[in-house]
Amino acid sequence: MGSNLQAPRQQLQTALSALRATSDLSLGAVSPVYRSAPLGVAGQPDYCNAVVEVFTDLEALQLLDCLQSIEKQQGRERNATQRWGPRTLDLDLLLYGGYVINSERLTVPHPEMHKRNFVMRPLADIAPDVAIPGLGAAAELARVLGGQGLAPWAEAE
Ligand code: A4P
Ligand code: MG
Repeated sequence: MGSNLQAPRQQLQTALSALRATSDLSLGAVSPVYRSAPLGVAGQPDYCNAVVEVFTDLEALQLLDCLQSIEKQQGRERNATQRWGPRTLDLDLLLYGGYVINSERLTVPHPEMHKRNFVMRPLADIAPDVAIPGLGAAAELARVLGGQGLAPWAEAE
């Protein structure tokens, strides 16, 4: 989960409630919340990021539909011309069991995840032993990336 607009911490909280209210899935572990500088397009606000575990019988594409409908509910506007621009809510599907998926709408594991400490640190917090297919365990990948630019999101923000 990521947000850097309109009360980012609250956006993540609202998304968690929406996930809890979704009938076809149940929520597992929720990571601590982190702050990091924007990757990609400079000059946008810092990001608030967290990782959650979800249990579901939904197919991966159905789960993506679910995530995108929650993004939409929270005012996410997709900007076709600017990749990696600011957003109220980004819900990416990082892993789906141990599957590798390469379809038009979905790439799993998320292709950038292992390069980003704001993804790998919270993932390793909740699932240190989970394997990123082809790359290894989350905790080891997070350790190699280090904590540069990453800070706990202060509760008051
Ligand atoms: N799609 C393919 N695979 C996936 C997947 N595993 N999960 C497709 C989610 N979506 C996936 O996504 C574009 C299309 O990717 C979707 O329609 C879906 O079919 P999007 O959410 O509309 O666009 P996006 O998020 O702007 O693009 P992208 O490439 O997913 O960006 P990222 O990788 O999500 O990066 N800096 C910090 N510090 N923290 C952040 O969280 N996030 C981004 C966005 C940039 N910089 C950041 C952060
Ligand atoms: Mg996205």
